[in-house]
Amino acid sequence: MVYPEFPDTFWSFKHALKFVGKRSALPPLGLLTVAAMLPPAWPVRLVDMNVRKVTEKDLDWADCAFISAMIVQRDPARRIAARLKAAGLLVVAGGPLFNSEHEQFEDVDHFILNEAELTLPPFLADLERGCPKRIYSSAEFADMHLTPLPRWDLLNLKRYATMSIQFTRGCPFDCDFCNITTLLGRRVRMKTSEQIIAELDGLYDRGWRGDVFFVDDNFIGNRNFLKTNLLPALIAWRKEKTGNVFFTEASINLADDQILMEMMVEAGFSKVFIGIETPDNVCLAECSKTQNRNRDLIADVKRIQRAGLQVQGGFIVGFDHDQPSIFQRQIDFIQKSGIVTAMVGLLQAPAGTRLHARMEKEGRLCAEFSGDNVDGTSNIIPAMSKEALKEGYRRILDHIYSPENFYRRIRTFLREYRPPTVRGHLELSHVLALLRSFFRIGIVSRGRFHYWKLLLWAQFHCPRLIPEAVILSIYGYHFRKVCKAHVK
Ligand code: B12
Repeated sequence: MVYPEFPDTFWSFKHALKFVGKRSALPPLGLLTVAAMLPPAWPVRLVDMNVRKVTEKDLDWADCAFISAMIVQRDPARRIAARLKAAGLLVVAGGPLFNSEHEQFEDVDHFILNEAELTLPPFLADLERGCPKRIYSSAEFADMHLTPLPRWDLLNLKRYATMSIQFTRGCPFDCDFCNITTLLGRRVRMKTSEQIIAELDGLYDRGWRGDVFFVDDNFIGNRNFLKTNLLPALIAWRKEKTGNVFFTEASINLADDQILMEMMVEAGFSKVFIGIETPDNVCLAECSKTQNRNRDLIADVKRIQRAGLQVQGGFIVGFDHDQPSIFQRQIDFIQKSGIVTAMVGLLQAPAGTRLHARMEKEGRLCAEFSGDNVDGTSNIIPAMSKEALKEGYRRILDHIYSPENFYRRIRTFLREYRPPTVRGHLELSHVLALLRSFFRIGIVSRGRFHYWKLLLWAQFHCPRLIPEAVILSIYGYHFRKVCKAHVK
């Protein structure tokens, strides 16, 4: 099983990982899941190239290589596929990159597209009979009750900052720029609570006490099931356990459900990523983000923060209806909301989305999709001039990630945030991260004054939240490095 390396991106967290002495933020959950679907007699080895290199010994040992990747790993995936093929291995590939653009990979022998629960068994059966086809795909969506436990045993857990678990696939909403509904559908498919508890037990029994990311497209897609089934099971599971703080992705209507938020916090959730996109109602209508329209989005964010959930947010500029004032409006929104981790990108049109179809029809597709929506590039011609868009985008990033504004935002957030009752497990790596932050951020970096000011402020106002203040300062260090590289 081979997972190509990530470039240095917003979500790679490369610069932050150095503080905790980890190699990668998250494991390749797709490959761990696929590994569990292979014939039990097959010996399997995982090489996550974010953690270690593929060696000649690996190549001698293996007959067959399974690759997974996202578009953002396109070039490393191409390079490793060529190397595996040259070494005489049978090269099999699946996952988001190949679902979007398999034609471009000549060195791959077999593409197992879409969900492996449906497409892997026929491939394995044909392989056994000696007549495997080049492409296996499916227009159906898989029943997640059939998804096996990921093969945690293949991982060196110590190398990762966080583990991941998937509870649902699909999202009930249909934003025009998002390819999730094309990939995974609008009906929210779920695992059972028993499956999730078994996955968590698998991690806990292996000694994992770090954070766990529920990698759902929208965790609250089925609120009734959450409240009556999964969250009570997670609350019970957590009793007499330490660590394993959870985080996930959800839609803004989470703010409407106080009971759901309280149960999530009790179950150990401390963070949610929410697609806010834009404070402009007309642009929200343009992209069919109906769930965000006609709401007081800042009040929503604050309500979620007060419940004990830190909000991370995705923001987009470059909608057709964006006016020149949008850049300042985004800055004001981000600063006021106290969304410290604000992922701001230019509007891009991934293949398979309604936006892509519209751009194609209007002759506005202009480049290859980079796969990284925060790298300052876009594959579409914007309605406003490219220069104005780029300039405004740069202005947003310069502003929100400047030390002064970034640390101010952390204070805005900490003022609102209710400290979580479920705390992370203290590990040596955390102490080292603190010491490294004293040196790298508190002494060497440009924003050192703001760092100490924040810690002093937190000491007086919210001493229990000092760990959060340090973690967010480390994130800021990473974001500044990445943004500097992207908005040159
Ligand atoms: C977790 C996650 C992340 C993690 C990465 C974890 C990691 N190490 O891989 C983080 C937060 C870092 C991340 C970042 C990004 N992500 Co992301 N992420 C996800 C998310 C939410 C879940 C992925 C996951 O673990 N799924 C669970 C596993 C079980 O599913 P799976 O990987 O799809 O595997 C199944 C099949 O695809 C198949 N399969 C997969 N691999 C293989 C291999 C073989 C050989 C076979 C046979 C089958 C097979 O079988 C599996 C079982 O059915 C997905 C959305 C989604 N629901 O998939 C987006 C998603 C993968 N991310 C996406 C993107 C664009 C990004 C970012 C660029 C920015 C962003 N908008 O989030 C960055 C880039 C990464 C970087 N470091 O720079 C896109 C990728 C689109 C594409 N075509 O490439 C997705 C699909 C979301 C979307 N809306 O489009 N992401």
